[in-house]
Amino acid sequence: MGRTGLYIIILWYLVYVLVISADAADTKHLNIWPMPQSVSYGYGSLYLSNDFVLKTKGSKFADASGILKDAFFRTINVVKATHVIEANTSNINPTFVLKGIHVVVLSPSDELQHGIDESYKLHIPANGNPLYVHIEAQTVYGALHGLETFSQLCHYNFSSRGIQVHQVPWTIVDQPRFSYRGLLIDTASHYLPLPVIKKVIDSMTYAKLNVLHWHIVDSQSFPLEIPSYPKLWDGAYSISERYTTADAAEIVSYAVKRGINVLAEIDVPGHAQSWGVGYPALWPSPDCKEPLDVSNEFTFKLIDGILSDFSKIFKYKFVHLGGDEVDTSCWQSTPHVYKWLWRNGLNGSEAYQYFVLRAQKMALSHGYEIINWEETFNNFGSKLSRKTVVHNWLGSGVAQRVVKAGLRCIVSNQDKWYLDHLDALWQGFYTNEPLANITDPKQQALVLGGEVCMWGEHIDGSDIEQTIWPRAAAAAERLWTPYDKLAKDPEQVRDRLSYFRCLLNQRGVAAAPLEGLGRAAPEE
Ligand code: CP6
Repeated sequence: MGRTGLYIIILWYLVYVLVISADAADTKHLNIWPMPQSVSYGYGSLYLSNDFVLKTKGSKFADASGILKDAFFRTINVVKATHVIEANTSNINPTFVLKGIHVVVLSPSDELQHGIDESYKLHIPANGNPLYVHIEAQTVYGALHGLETFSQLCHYNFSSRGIQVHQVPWTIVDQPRFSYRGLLIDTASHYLPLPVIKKVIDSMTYAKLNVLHWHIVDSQSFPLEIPSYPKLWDGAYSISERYTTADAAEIVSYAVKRGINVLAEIDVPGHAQSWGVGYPALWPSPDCKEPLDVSNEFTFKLIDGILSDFSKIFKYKFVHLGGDEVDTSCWQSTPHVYKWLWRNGLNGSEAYQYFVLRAQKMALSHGYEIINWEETFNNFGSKLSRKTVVHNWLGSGVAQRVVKAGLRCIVSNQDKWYLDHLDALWQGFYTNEPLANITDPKQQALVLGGEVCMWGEHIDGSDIEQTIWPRAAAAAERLWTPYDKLAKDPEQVRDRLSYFRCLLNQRGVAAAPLEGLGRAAPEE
């Protein structure tokens, strides 16, 4: 072997020792959650300057809307973890001090929509003067993910009383595996106050979740103001347990500024008893309060009004129309509905289909694409609009059938991803694979992602955070990290998840211990 060959071998050895590439299973020195697509790091250590700044000058995008600037200051706050910074970095050799972050956003649009580019590159150099962290992203929302990852590399140093980044240089190239990474909250079973919802949104950004599925109304209560039908929120639990349209718009805007889309749901025709408190004509009869009266034109006029009001507030391209757990037996036993069924030649199940498809057409006419719970697909899949996304919840294996039929799918199988199953363990959340048994790349692309569901029967604002976290984080890594970087055995990520749950606690999120909530599910 020539001398050059020897040098190359020595050089590669040094690269191997000094810059370590990592995956989700190799977590000894690496506590980022969810694990990025690619990570390399070194052996140096730097301080954050006391006057750590955001620099966007020179980028094509000056952050006119303030999304980036606001996210930068939130990042500084969580990095400080409320400690008082006592180190005076002006006395430290500038070659050891990071002066700020230079963010370059390539696309000038800050419109948040499904499927936007969320990728980012994060580089923290080991030397240079002046020293800046570099984030480059296609969209401002990718840059927000870069800031979040950066925040997870910062540590408060108790000797120097300053903030440090260890293991520089860092080079992280990252993008999500799935475009839909959701969390369902349910404000019908229990009302959730606005600050609680905002805190849930904050916590979602730490795990890089990007859709808040807002199951607003259900049988139990109708807490949202609908200007077109002002008596609908008579179905709220109380006068104060309601959301004005301005409240809803505020939630949407709060979420969008953090890179999170809000998916609004009206669950029809079942799960809608509370609608009739203000408009009893929606009930087939006093003994039959759901499903909504399929025989009454007023029912559809009202749904159209709701969707029209929705389209002014909820700008996400999807609306969720529910469609689950529909029991049509009391349509059959209500004389005027039965007469209508008979006249139209429909049995109960055909009337259910008629209802769902008519609601779908209305949603399309208001510019929405549609998400429906899986029963609609299971019962009359081929009749659904091609713009339907089927939302799985009943069990595994459904996604496989949905994408085979050429429709898109979101995975939430209740045996693994239902947060209201208080005895479900984080390991089950981590290992639930949305693409299980789907091998054709074209079919794989139809699985938009997944969603963990925090149904509200057994929780409220007092304990929602510890019921969501840390288990939702386990699912978040499944939805973000490339498949080949995920740990095959969840025990390999236990310490890193445990670290992330401590991080959540430090940021004021009441994430539970990994071993559980310390309370059993109530008897059903
Ligand atoms: N509410 C609505 C619910 C549920 C569904 N829809 C639900 C069913 C079973 C479990 C948890 C939640 N509470 N509207 C089903 C999608 Cl285990």
